[in-house]
Amino acid sequence: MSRRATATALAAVVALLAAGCGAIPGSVTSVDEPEFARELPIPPLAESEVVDGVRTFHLTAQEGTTELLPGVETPTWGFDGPYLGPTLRAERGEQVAVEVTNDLDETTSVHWHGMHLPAAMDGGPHQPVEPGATWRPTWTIDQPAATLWYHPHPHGETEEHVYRGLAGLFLLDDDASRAADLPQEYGVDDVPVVVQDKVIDDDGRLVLKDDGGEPGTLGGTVVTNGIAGAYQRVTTERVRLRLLNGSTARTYSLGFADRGMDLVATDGGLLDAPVRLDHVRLAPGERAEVVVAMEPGETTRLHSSEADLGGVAAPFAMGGNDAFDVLELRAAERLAPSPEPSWGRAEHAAEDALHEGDATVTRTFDLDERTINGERMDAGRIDEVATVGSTEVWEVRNTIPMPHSFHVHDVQFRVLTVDGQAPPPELAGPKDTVYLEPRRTYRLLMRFDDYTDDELPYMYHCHMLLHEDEGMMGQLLVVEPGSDARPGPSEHLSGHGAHTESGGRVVGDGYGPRTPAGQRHAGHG
Ligand SMILES: [Cu+2]
Repeated sequence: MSRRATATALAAVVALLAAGCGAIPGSVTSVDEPEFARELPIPPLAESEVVDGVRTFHLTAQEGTTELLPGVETPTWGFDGPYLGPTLRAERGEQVAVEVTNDLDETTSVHWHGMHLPAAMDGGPHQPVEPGATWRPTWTIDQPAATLWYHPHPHGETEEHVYRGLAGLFLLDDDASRAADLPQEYGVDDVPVVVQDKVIDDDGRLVLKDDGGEPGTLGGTVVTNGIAGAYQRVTTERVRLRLLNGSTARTYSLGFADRGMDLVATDGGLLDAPVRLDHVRLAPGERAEVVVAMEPGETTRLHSSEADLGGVAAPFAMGGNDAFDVLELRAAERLAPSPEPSWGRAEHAAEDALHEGDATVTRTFDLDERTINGERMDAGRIDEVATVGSTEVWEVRNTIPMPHSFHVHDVQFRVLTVDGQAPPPELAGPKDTVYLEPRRTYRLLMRFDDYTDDELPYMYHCHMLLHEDEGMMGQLLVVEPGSDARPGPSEHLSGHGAHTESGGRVVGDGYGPRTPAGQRHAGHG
């Protein structure tokens, strides 16, 4: 039985309150306020070579140490370095390959989050990369320009592998994004911002909490691109921030206290037009691209305000009362001009468009504490079978007063309605992950183009990684019309990974105790 298989949502909240120091709303979780004294590290653009028409990247998962906090060496994992990984970048229409080498002592995997690609290339639990092994997925980029990302997705270990530092961005470009009036100089006015929270103990080690608290580990140290207290120099009138919530459990509400910002893209690409917002809520796995304007010589801070988590039972225990600065922006005395954000229609826009009238299938997904439609993930069971080319509506409902974040592999979907109402602007663009407010129904429109496999599934799951690891995941086959593949046990899959119910999470040497005792910068103040 998994660690909290039998706990009810309410019991988990009560346990957390009992473990916390005084059940005063606002004090159950807290975030440290660092000095913003180190320059934001920009993940390098990954080198690649084009061989026989295939743009080939190389990533090596490895151990290292990182000063997440200044002067404190923390054992971490990264790709091609000690923490996070380089930014991969490719153009629509290009064929790409990534040689993924695992120099760790544990089996991992690399999933291309948000990417439309064959199931065998997806990098989920059915594509483990053993220690010392190299895995080489290849596919053709065939979707709009977007800020995607990559991260491990090994069976039952995703939370820990991502938390240790394995993640990176995968940027896609197309004709519309190249021609757009948007800041586009990577690392200068087009800045990746990976936001994560950590618990770091007195010995500088990362701690994954195991105190029964929902929705997982909420850390008191917030890092951007791997350091706490970062600032970015701004040399242009506008700067584009590509925001990724790379946390395992925390939902942020990102914006600026002293100005609005233009939301220009969501998970899967550009909106129809910019939308002026004060803040954007990002659950684990979600991305947003925003453009913010600055005056010469001024300083401002990207801030996470109290996140509206919807009707969760105890928002103060879920990070919903936490407010803190994330990243400082320092404008130079002279700023180069930036255009007003605008862009045209992409060449492929018509073929990419989703039409509700084309939907021929409606599926219903009820998310409970750790189950989807009453089931936990079983790597040997197929839950859903879709026909290639079909347009579907997925009606997804979070049935309990706890946060969940729903992610579907292979597709970008459109949020048709939230409880029957039109979605807010931050949910109106292409999405692959969506925060589920409790007891609301999200109708998602998607189409399964191009790729079929009668044996290997895509995954759909909660992107709160503790929930995912504890089985909040299902398996979807996309098949040719007339295939005899059906939901149910699959002999083809039975050898892939262990059943979640029996799989605990390995804690590696030097990783630190999974206990809240003796924490510095702990979420529990
Ligand atoms: Cu969840």
